[in-house]
Amino acid sequence: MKVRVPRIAPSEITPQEVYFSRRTLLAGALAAGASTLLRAAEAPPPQGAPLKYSNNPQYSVKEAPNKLEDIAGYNNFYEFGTDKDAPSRYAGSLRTRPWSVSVYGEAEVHGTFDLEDLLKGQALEERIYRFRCVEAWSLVVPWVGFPLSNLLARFKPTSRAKYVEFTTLYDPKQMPGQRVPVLTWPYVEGLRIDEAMHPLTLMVVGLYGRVLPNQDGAPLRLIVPWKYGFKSIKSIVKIGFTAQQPRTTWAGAASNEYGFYANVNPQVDHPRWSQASERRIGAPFLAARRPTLPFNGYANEVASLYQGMDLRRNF
Ligand SMILES: Nc1nc2c(c(=O)[nH]1)N[C@H]1C(S)=C(S)[C@@H](COP(=O)(O)O)O[C@H]1N2
Ligand SMILES: [Mo]
Repeated sequence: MKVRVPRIAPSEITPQEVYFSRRTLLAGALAAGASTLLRAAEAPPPQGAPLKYSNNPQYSVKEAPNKLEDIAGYNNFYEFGTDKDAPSRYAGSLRTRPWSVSVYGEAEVHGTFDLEDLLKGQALEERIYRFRCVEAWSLVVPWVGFPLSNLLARFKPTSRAKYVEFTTLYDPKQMPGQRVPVLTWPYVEGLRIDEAMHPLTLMVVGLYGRVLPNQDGAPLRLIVPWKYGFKSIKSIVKIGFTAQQPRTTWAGAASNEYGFYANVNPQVDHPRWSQASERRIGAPFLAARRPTLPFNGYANEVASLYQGMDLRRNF
């Protein structure tokens, strides 16, 4: 957890020559004593407190998990900047306690709940999931959390609740990236109610047995392992039950590039790059590229949710 510089440049989108020259540049910068290294050494992130949890082998893949340095050092969390190492460098300014979540919309129970209250009685599980970013890189992560359905049930959604909408904290003082209009803040994501209630859909509070690093979405983030990473919204402060499909941040930014469903699908390319394969972060360069699996390898569990839907139209 000391070196926060991503070891591999986004070779997916750039040709290999650029990749190698970038690596050379990076090596040069490091040899010269890059400020990123110094900063990381000056301000190591606090080590998360250990959590009590049980393993869930039924919902865990057999692949070896990525190292903590990869999972907590190569992030997308635009509230702290768009570089992959920005969240690990700057997310220390996020205060994760006290933390509350507001619940609204088509449900019998509304209100603002303290996080401690929401976590009370939720048995934590470790689940090793594949995680696939829309940018065609992937990780394997030992998340610690509990099924989202266990939390949603508590609010007693009505029959009009067709979707669930999630919102990230908006506070530019704590999240300096929100001063830059790269996205419309706050970050909003959503799921169809049956996706939200699916047993694979996880509310995450930790990884590698410890409280989530801020850069991974502390204190509460969603993980939907069969969808591209942007659906897995971080640092959640609002959960709403809606009759209409939520207006999600990325679909609002470029609706031709980021659909509402965002199911991992090797047959539907992003308009600017192929989704047929991916680069596993942390793997040796030549071994890193692997084919992308339909629904990110979770087709047996979730394909039935989309029966009869045209997944090219509903991407
Ligand atoms: N609030 C918020 N949530 C977010 C993002 C973000 O920028 N802001 N990035 C998304 C994207 S694109 C990805 S790939 C994952 C990255 O999760 P990780 O950094 O824990 O691997 O978070 C998702 N959740
Ligand atoms: Mo992503």
